[in-house]
Amino acid sequence: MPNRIQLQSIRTAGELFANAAIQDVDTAIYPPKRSLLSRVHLYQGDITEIEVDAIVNAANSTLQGGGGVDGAIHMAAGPALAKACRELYPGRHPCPTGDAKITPGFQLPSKHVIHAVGPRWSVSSDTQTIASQLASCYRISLQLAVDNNCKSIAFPLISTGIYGYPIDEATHIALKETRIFLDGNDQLDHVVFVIFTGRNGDQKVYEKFIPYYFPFGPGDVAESVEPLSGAKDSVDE
Ligand code: AR6
Repeated sequence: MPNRIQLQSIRTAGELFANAAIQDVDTAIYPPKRSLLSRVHLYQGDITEIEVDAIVNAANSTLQGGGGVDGAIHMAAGPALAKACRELYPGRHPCPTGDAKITPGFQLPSKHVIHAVGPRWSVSSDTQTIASQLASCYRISLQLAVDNNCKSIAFPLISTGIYGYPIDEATHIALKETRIFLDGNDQLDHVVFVIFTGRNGDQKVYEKFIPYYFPFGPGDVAESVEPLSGAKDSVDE
C-alpha cells in the first residue's frame, strides 16, 4: 500500500513564513493578501502519494505516459489511466502543447489526474511562445479543477525535467498564474507545488520566489489584487 500524504500535513506559505523558511522581500510583485497564504502549499516528495482532488501530470501530447512524473503517475494509477486517456481523448496527439485534459485518478490517492502538456525548451525556442504555453498549462489546469468541483490541486514543476525549461522562469510563471487565478476564484481552496524528492535546488527556488507573489506584508494588509506598480522585473539578483 503506497504512502498517502494528507493535505493537512503539507506546509502552507503562511506556515513557511511563520517558521522563517521564507521571508518577505522589499520588491514583491503582487500585494499582500493574507487569505491566500493558507491556500498555497509547498511539498517536497512524490506527487503520486498526495491525497488531493486532482494532481497534475507533466504529460506529452499522446497522453499515453512517458518518463519522469508522467511515468510515475501512470505506474501508480494503473493501466486504466492510459485506457481512459485513449477512450476519452482519441487520436494520436489528443492534447496539444499548452493544453490539459482530465481523467479519473484510478488507483491514485487523488480523485483526478489533469494531464498538462508543457513546452519543450531548447536554445532556439521562441521564449515568448513557450512562456505563454507554460502559463496556459497552469491556467487551464486550474480552471479544469474548478470545473470538476475540485477543491485542491497539486502541481509538479511542469516542463522543468525532461523538457528542460529553466527552473527560475518556470517558477515565476507557475506562481504568477496561480496568484492571478486564486485572486479571481474562491472555489479552489488549496494549490500545492510539489518539488520532487532530492531536487533541493528546486525547493530553494520556490522558497525564494513565493514571497514575490504571495507576500506576508505588514500587519494591516489592505487586500488588493493588482500587481504593485514599480514592482521590479529583476528579482534574480
Ligand atoms: N513527483 C513529483 N515530481 C516529480 C516526480 C514525482 N513522482 N517525478 C518527477 N518529478 P518531467 P517535463 C518532477 O521530466 O519536463 C515525460 O516523458 C521532476 O523532477 O517529469 O514536463 C512526459 O511524457 C521535474 O521537477 O516532465 C513528457 O514526454 C518535474 O517533475 C516529458 O517527460 C517535471 O519533470 C515531459 O517533461
